[in-house]
Amino acid sequence: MSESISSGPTDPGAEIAQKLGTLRAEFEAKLAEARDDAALQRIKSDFFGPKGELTLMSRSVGQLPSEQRPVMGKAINEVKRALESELDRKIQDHEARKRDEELRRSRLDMTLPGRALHAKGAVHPVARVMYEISDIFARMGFSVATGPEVELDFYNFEALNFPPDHPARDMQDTFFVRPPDGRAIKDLVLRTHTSPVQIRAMERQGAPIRIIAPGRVYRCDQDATHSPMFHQIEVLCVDEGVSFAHLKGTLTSFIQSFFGSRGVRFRPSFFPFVEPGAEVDMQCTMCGGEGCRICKQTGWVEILGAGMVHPVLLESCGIDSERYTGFAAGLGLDRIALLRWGLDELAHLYRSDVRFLSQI
Ligand code: FA5
Repeated sequence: MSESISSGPTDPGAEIAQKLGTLRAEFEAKLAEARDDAALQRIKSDFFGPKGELTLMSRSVGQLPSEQRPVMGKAINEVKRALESELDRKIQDHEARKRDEELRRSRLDMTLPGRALHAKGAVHPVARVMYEISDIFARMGFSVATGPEVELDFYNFEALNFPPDHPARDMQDTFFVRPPDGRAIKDLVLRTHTSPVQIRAMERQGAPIRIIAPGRVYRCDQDATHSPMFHQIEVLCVDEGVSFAHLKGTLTSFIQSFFGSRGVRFRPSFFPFVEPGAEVDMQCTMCGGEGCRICKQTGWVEILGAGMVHPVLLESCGIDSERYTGFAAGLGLDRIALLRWGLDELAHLYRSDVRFLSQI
């Protein structure tokens, strides 16, 4: 640039070239001193604004002899561009410094984890037990079947070999369903167990069959280990050659998968829809078998009923009882949850108290 513009002191081009050098030095000095927004803005308008030095100088190119105009115009533009980008860099550095300063002053620690606005929900303990148990049985080849909670007396009792007025019905404190006009409909009940799904599934599918049926059931019953609404999982396996040994093996294997090694005992019991029937108890997890309120001082808590499917049921569902045999079981999920987490009463599970539920 200096070669093309140093053609003598009286030369107007040379004069501009000299002024350009001076302006540049002046610009550098002011930029080095600028410490705040106001100083930077002032430099911007002093040099590049409508009345800025470089703007005026650009305009003065028009008064130069025509042969000097292109050279001087180019020289001025180059200087202008170089100074503008220097100024932009300084403004950006200044902005970044201001942001850093602001962050330092606000004491905001960008590395801290964010604050959760809503508490996280979780699966209810009874549902969790239901999923885990379903999973264990699914691994043993059982699939899931369902049935209605408002059930016909026929499926809840009669088809399960409870004759009308049989004392075995008394064991299942039944809620009968009444329509709004108050008439008692004797044949509609809130199902008292998941066993009706056995009949519905066998009617639908016949044999062989291997299902579980999780769901809600209802009984007019309440204390530390009884609730008017609770959950069961029905287990049903019918095939050729199924024996009581399969029942014992399957249920023991389930209990050990779920609870680890705990005392388990099978006691003979009566259910009209199985023969022979059994009740299965687990060593009380609250007292380790010493005796407490939960196990009624016996050291054991009953968790399920089971037995070999009664041939009458198979036949009534169109299954040849000479060819097929089967076992069935009904597990109380709520009581299993109670034993799993050492709860002192079932009611904790239904109070929707997050302080309790969040501990599980
Ligand atoms: C029955 O309900 C039979 N249907 C089980 C069955 C199925 C037997 C298949 C044979 C073959 P039981 O009334 O014993 O049986 O109830 C089964 C389980 O449900 C009990 O072991 C207990 O864990 C649970 N249970 C019973 N009543 C309640 C209640 N009111 N609250 C909470 N859990 C209960």
